[in-house]
Parts: sequence; C-alpha cells; structure tokens
Amino acid sequence: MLPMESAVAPPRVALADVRRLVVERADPIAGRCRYLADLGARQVPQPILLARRGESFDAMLENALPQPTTVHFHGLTLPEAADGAGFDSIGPGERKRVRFEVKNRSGLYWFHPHPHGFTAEQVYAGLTGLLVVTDEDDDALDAALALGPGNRLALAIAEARVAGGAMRPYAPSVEDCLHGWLGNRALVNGQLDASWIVRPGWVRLQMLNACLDRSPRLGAAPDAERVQCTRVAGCFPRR
Ligand SMILES: [Cu+2]
Repeated sequence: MLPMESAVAPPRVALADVRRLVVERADPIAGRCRYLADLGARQVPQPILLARRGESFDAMLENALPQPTTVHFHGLTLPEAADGAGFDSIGPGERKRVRFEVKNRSGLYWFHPHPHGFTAEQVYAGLTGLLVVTDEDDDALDAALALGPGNRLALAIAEARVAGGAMRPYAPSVEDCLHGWLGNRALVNGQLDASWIVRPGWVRLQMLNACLDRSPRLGAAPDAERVQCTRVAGCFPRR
C-alpha cells in the first residue's frame, strides 16, 4: 500500500546563514544522530544546505557527540584546514571554526563525518548532510526543463537495519566486517518508506548514495507520478 502523502521535505537553509553546525545525538537508544544548523534566530535540524557558487561558509562546528568527529565537505575544493579529514578530528564537546568559499560548479555535494574508526558508525547513524550548489548552468537546466514546483528533489539514499519495528544501531558482526554492513530498508533523507508526489513534466533528481556498502539499483517508469523509495534495492517511480 503506497502512502498517500508526500514525505516531508527537509528544511532548506542557505549555507551562508549558518552560524553554528552542531553534530549531536538525536536518539540515544537507537544511536541516531543529526546535524543542527543554528542560524541565530532559529535552529534547523537536518537541513539541506543551499549555496550559490562563490558564496562563503563561516561557522563554528560543534561536536556534541561522545566520540570524536569531523565535518568533511565531500567533493568541495577547500583549504586543508576546512576539509574535515580524518586526521583533524573535533573531540567530544569541542568546537572548531571553519571558513571557506564555494568554488565548485553546481551539483549535489554532501558533508559527513570522517573521524578515524568512527566514520561508518556515524554516517549510518544519520550524519549525511546534503549541500546543493547552484550556478548559471544550473539555472539554465531548470529553465530548460520548465520544472514544476516540487519537481526537483535532493535525495540522500541510505539504508537501515530494521528489526522488530525499530532501527537497529550500528553493531557489525565479524561477518558484516567481511561482507559489508547492509540494511533491509531504504532510508531516504532520514525517512523510511519516503515518497514524493510530483507534477506532470520533468522531474529532476539529485541523488547521493549514502549506503555504507551498497550501490542501490534505481528504476524508472515512464509517466510516473510518484517517486517511491521503500526497498533497499533503490527508488522506484510508481504510477
Ligand atoms: Cu566523503
């Protein structure tokens, strides 16, 4: 049975408006984690960050986890001090100011933890942040497609191990370490069974494979009206 409502879209936040980016545990029992963007006037959990090419990020990164972490801006051309690589971690309770200019062309980028020994656990726990960079090429593509409202989606496709109705925390067995930590349910932008109702016309999807050890298979049907993501094999547009 398909859910009848569109999934709630993650809030969109301008990269340049972020004052603090806090990495925190949202659910201590299942170990789920999230990013919290502090904009000064309000705080936004798990935002999709938007940046125009040439804009700048100047914010304090705060680690509220009980483990070291980093915020690695994957794919961006950055000064090494802002890159969030594994050898430059932020300890529990510590903070670090990071500044950079977005020099890359338009596209979907992401930010995620990269601390040695904790990367897989923290990414699986939900620390997969999307960054959409736009420029004139991107504007031209949207205009050429004449996209309807809501027909452009940025999707972080991950997977979760769900058992007994609950998401299991990351706890790989020896077998998982050999064969990969695989889930049994698709988790898209942090939601199980997510679906989006789209309008007739072109739909533009920007997708991130945030699975730890799997390349999702994606399928498409002509004239689809809904983008449905339920199985770990991928996303299936449905009529
Ligand atoms: Cu990366």
